Amino acid sequence: MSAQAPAAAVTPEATDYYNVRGLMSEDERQIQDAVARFVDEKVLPVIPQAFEDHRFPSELVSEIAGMGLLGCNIDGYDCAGLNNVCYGLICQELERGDSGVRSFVSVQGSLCMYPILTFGSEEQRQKWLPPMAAGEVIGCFGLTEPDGGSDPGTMKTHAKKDGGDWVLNGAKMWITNGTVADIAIVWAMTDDGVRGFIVEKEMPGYTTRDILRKFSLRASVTSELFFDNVRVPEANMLLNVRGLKGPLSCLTQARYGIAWGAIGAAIACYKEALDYSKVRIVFKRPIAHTQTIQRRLADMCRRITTAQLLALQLGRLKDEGTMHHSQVSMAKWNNVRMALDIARDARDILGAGGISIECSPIRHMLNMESVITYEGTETIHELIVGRELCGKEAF
Ligand code: TGC
Ligand code: FAD
Repeated sequence: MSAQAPAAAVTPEATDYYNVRGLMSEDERQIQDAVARFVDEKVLPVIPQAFEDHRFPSELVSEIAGMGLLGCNIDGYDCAGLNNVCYGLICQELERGDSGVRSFVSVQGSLCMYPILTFGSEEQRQKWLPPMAAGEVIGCFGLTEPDGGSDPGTMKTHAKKDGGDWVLNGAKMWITNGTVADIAIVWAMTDDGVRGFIVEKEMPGYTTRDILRKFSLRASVTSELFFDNVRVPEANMLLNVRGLKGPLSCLTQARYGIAWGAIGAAIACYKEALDYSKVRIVFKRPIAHTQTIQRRLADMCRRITTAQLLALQLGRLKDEGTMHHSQVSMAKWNNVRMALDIARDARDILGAGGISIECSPIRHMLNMESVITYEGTETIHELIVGRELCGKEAF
């Protein structure tokens, strides 16, 4: 064996301590950098005000679409055909801006374009996917109902066949993009189990209403959907799936993006706390020179690094086609919990100033209160992993 001089040690970067970027391809790095620039130049300047105004910054949609970020991991139909690691990095950078922007992209791509691609007819794909990739048609995904979200198998919204149509009745609640959407992917109970429908906003009997006065995800539209004898033609049914597997498969796609997105929110909070700790003088020295602050920052860095490696391996498994949905649950649970804890701790390191809209941690912290609940609560993901390990349901 020939003795080789060891490579020179490289000082770790604060936000990529294990050089996870070094495990990525040049293409993956370029896409991450392009989205990072977009977030720095276009999202961060507008997002605090949008959050304060309880407004989704819809002026960003055409640029998001122009960059190929909608349905970016779909091949064909005017979509970018990127791999899933790229999709994850896109979510990470967008959520470094705000969860509302990442949510918009997740819902459009993972919850609306994915089911049309996977369960729809070729005619439905041709009709809807290109304008959705272009941001000309916006979608929303209706699964949760006023009586509960964790157990969608008990949904009350139902559809009955009547001639060539399906007649839809019921309500959905807490639906991202509901009032701004041109189409809704709606899951309803039928005599044949759960089925999916593409409901168009002009269909008589279909109405929507915004949920206002939220403390969280304020830069995102959240709505109620109502169906009062809505006649949906059979041509708008997603024919190639029946049962809960349909909506749950869509959730796997979106939860995957959230597992990455949460890292972006955590990095934003940690970086702000780290920078501040070096300049904030208390007891005649920067607070970064105290053991407690260093331990807290080191702990944030440790948890972010762990989440980065978890997300990347999850992405590689997804790209090779071996990812199991319970692995996505573990990543969503771990990474969102990590981001919520870091956001709260970073807020505290910023002191009183940390409660201001000028500082991002409190905004991310409030957003993470939604992110830990939607797409399956933390408890549901713990129980999904528990079921996989123990072979018994404990829901
Ligand atoms: P269960 O018996 O477990 O499953 C029924 C069938 O589905 C299959 N399956 C999955 N397939 C793909 N991905 C998954 N994640 C899957 N989970 C289950 C399963 O293999 C089975 O297939 P088959 O062939 O045997 O029929 O169903 P269950 O009724 O026991 O439910 C289990 C449970 C509790 C895990 C599930 O209901 C659940 O995940 N609940 C949480 C609901 C949830 O996450 N809702 C999210 C709504 S959408 C949203 O929040 C959007 S936020 C968007 C944003 O703004 O970013
Ligand atoms: P519940 O299901 O009522 O749960 C209440 C509590 O009970 C939770 O803490 C839960 O963890 C706990 N719990 C439930 N079951 C068990 C159990 N077996 N054991 C122990 N504890 C349990 N839904 C959509 O369909 N589309 C969307 O676009 C969408 N966007 C959203 C956007 C926002 C901002 C928010 C906040 C929610 C959104 N949701 C959406 C809804 C979201 O998916 C649900 O809120 C979520 O699934 C939880 O359902 P729930 O709120 O009814 O809580």
